[in-house]
Amino acid sequence: MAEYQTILYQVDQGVAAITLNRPERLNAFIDQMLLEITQALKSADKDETVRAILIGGAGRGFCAGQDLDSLPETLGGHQLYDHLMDHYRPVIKLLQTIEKPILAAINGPAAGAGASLALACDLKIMAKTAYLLQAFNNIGLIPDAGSTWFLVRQVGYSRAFELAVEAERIPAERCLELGLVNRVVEPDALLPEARAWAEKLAQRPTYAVGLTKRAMNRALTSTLMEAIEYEAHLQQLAAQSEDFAEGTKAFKEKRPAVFKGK
Ligand code: T3D
Repeated sequence: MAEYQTILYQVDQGVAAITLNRPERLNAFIDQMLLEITQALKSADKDETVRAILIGGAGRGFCAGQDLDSLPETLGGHQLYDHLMDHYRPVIKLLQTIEKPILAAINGPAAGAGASLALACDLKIMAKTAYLLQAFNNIGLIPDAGSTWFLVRQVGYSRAFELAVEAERIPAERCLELGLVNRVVEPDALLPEARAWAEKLAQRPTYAVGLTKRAMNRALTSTLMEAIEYEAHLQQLAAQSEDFAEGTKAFKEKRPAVFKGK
């Protein structure tokens, strides 16, 4: 297994847990961390024993976005372009394209590109005391690392614009109301509940779960007729899986299905 310096990576019970691990900086991103997250996501994707991915932060923060101390003051527009394309885009692309469920456990502040990371996950569970912060406008930048795309789709244009330009803390309960996260729990319950949820997801028919993710992401940019056609195409594949055979057999035998993710 690869050695990581800025994250922790552990596979257990079908779950790959990636923990951002620069707690003294609220897990702000440096290049090495972005590269290590990319590497860990690729490992989790390739590893057939992994059937769910859980992303969290060490200490009191989830992730404070780009480490502002590591951005040279002279960094000009084009270098920022390259940095976003070379270091952030691959992470967000993997989160969207890995055909396994990805759960964010938001333990504390998720700011700037840290909020983008959380929003890019398929499912989000959040501590009552945590918040999202579209911090970008506060320092004269625009939402990046996918935040514009996720926000307009998840809460609609007008609310998305308000959240971005007001750039205030969005408390957990408000995140839940807006549909930005799925569940809000007491801080002490976050890790056990996130872990239990991820393990439950890892027992689901992973191949069908992955195809569902593919179909839903395609649906975000397709017409209804195109979506129906794409569903039909993917259903043909799902119906050839071992899990479909097990699911229908278990139904007839009136017992719970035991899926292998194949
Ligand atoms: O190409 C590119 O890379 C451009 C991409 C940009 C993407 C972005 O993410 S831009 C947005 C960057 N993030 C921010 O602007 C957020 C900055 N942080 C904050 O606003 C606050 O830290 C929080 C609201 C998130 C939390 O506040 P609080 O009071 O709970 O904690 P704190 O005291 O501010 O932070 C604790 C420590 O972490 C502190 O260090 P110290 O004083 O104890 O030595 C603070 O400086 C450090 N820290 C927090 N965020 C960052 C950071 N250090 C570097 N970079 C940070 N982003």
